[in-house]
Amino acid sequence: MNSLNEIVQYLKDRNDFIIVGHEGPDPDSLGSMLGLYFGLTKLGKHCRLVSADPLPPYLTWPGLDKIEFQGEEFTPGDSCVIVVDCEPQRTGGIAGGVLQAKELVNIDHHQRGRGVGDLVYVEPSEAATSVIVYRILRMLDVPFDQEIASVIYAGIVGDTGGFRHANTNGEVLRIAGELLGYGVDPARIAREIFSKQPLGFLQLLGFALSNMQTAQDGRIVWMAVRYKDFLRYGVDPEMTDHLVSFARMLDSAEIAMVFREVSPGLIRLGLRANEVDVGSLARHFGGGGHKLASGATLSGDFQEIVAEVTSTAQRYLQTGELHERDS
Ligand SMILES: [Mn+2]
Repeated sequence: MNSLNEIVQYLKDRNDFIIVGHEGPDPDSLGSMLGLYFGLTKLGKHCRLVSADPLPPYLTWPGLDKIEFQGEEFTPGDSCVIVVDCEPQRTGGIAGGVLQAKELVNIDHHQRGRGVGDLVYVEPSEAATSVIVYRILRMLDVPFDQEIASVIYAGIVGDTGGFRHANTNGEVLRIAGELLGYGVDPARIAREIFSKQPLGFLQLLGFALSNMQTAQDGRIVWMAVRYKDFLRYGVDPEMTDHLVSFARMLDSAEIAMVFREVSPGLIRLGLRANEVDVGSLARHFGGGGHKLASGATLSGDFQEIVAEVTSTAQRYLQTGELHERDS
């Protein structure tokens, strides 16, 4: 791994960048991308923003209109590619092009993020990749303004759950407080990220909540939503990551899970915990993430996958152990 100083020096030395985040972009991924974009642009460098997947609806942040949407046709040419908030393999449909970059920089905060690139900075102790971008821009002496402050603040709000998750600390609040000094609108950002939902989603949520299941006296809770249910409520299943935050509200829950059949036979598993390491559980199923927030994608029969994952989670909660999968 490289030092932040080496990353900063590299950014000073180069002039042509393409900045990408992860598939299914979330506020931290977007905040990191836009923060770097505004910062490097202010230094007179040429930057592009590329995403494989569409943005969450309702976000009105500055710079989102600069993002280009590309798929497998993406080729970086001679530009240096900077991957933020994930490993290069997790950039979705553009991953093939990203990995062909002549020069690749990887900046991330995911636990056990392998980090791939000519320069790699992965720091799991940081609450958000947007915090790392904040540090980089300060080291580059980029002049901060409302635009830069807003997108970085929004990234931090996203990954700390609005300063409610365990990754919230004094340093995060200090940086957030400093960013507010540039005229950021915290109420608007929080509402856009957490509490602005279409009717169809709220009705789907009602359905998912009424069918929520538990095991071990409610220590494990899960929601399971089939593809046909998303169709019935007219909701894009890929835009429902946050269902898991409702499952975890159960008072007794130590592990909260959501199974979303995003297309027939393709299931996204979201995991949340207050103390239990669900990062290990996600990796057991081929996924990844943080200790208290993680996920995986599985394919196969929906009911069988729900049964396997929930029974594995129960055994894991009882014994703390994960055994080899049968398949
Ligand atoms: Mn993040």
